[in-house]
Amino acid sequence: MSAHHGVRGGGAHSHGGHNDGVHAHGGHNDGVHAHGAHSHGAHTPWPPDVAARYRAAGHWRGQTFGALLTSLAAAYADRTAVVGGDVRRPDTRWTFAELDERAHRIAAGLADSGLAPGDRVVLQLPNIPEFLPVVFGMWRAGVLPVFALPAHRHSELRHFAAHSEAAAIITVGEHERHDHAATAHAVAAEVDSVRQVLVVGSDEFDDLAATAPRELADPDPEGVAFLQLSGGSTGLPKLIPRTHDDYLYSVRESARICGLRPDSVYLATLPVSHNYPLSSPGVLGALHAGAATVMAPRPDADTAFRLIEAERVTITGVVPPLAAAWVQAAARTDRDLSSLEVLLVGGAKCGRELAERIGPALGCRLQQVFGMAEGLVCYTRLDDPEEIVLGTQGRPISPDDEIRVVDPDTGADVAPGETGALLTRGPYTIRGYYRADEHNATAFTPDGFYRTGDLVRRTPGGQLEVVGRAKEQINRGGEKVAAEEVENHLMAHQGVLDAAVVAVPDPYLGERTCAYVVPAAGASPTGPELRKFVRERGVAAFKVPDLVEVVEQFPVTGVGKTSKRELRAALAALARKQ
Ligand code: AMP
Ligand code: DBH
Repeated sequence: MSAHHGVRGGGAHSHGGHNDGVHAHGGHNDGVHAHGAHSHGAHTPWPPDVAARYRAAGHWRGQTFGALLTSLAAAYADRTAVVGGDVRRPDTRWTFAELDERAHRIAAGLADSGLAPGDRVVLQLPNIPEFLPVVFGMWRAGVLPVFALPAHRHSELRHFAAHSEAAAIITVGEHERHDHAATAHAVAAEVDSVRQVLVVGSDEFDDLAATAPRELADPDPEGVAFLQLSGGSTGLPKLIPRTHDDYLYSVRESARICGLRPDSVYLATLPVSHNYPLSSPGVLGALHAGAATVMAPRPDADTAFRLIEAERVTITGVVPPLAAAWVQAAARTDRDLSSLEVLLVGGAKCGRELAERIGPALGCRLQQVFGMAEGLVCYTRLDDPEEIVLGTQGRPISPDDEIRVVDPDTGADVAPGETGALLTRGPYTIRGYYRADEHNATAFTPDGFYRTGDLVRRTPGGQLEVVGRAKEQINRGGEKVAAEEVENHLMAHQGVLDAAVVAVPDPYLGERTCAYVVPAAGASPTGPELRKFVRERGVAAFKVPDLVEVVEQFPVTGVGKTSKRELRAALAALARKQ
């Protein structure tokens, strides 16, 4: 997610019938195998007794997203579902009935194009209305979107396509001065499994979207619906398998907790394929409530305030740096923002000072949200006392979200109110990443808790306060940068012997990235040269190191590992001197 502009194929092909979600064939190491009634292939299912409990509690209701849209179209037929524009259709307004029909046509078109249930398709769309019928069309066809962000470039897309053995890439043409179609074609040429590239806005796509609708077999609601991305703490982003049942539960409850009603208007400010604007409560929460979604092409205050005024927006969600920019801009705007009732702030820690300024500046209520694409989402509630809304990141969605706060070294529960590492499991938190056995062994406890990598404190009321981070991830204003991924790019440079990427505190973004680099013998790479090198390797701009420090050697820990703690301390000392 950006505060500034906004988040190997062996040719194997799955034909598992309509019921098995992700089902990989071929000599692939494809994760834990499910036993019992539902086979999910590369998906690590919840244990059967736990799943039974979630069904009995009414959390999992056996409904797919396709079926949900059918019932929404019946309930809200002529009400506006989505508003927005792109180059081709600058002023699109679709009702629920129109969205439903378009999704049916696209589903049939995708099926006719040779995509089969269970196939993965890398999807890279910006905030355009077409996002919704395309995603629901994919869900109806049983095809699994892999939700790439518009900021992702060749190297990330290739990884998503190869790791998921995607059968296709769906993207746009030129957008924000980048030729997405060209990148997609380049990836398709390198990844064997990718058989087609579909460009939304092309004549070819319009033909596909004009296919006569027909009933397709509804996928298994307990099967995987899509692959979401993690910000990642090691290496490239991990793929997160989410099921219809688990995700729909979080969407339904999010819509309720955020007070969405049929006459609400949700502004999709951040890139909608990110988990936060997709589901917390996001475009899906808005749809679920029968509310309208307005797609913001960019998240800046000018664009957002114009849309808030024009469409009478009642609720939206931003990251803290963007909230700060809006607070400043609100002081000088002529726009009428009086329709805005709720501003969600999350993705990174919202400091107390900023939290206090939001209500007065924007004339709305602040709602803090702390979530992750792996599952767990916490909200402050709309009727919480001020102290909780301003000073905590809220409490979990579900009474069945299990929270443990443990000593990061011993794994033992800390005393109530003490800081520790957050572990969680529950009805919408995954039990394993997609095709990542090795990583799963450490990212989850043996009894299925996800190790979030966040350091938190729990209040007596059950709210969480995020106090820091135990994982090697830089949170750049809500955009997550995995240190190891950037280090690997730097180490590909001939002049670099070793690289260590750490966070630098930043008043605006919360954190920025600093790359420490040890040059190879005889080499003397410069900061600008290395930044350019990383950018040209085809990665999202937010991953290019903000600072580069060339040093002779790294400080080491007792066992000889690079001490990132000392690097961070050195940076802090540097900052104090300046
Ligand atoms: P991701 O893994 O990319 O889905 O990012 C999720 C991570 O974002 C969480 O584990 C936290 O580190 C961070 N995060 C999200 N919301 C907040 C928040 N309100 N306060 C602090 N950190 C947050
Ligand atoms: O940062 C996140 O990933 C995030 C933040 C708020 C998220 O996934 C969510 C809400 O659902």
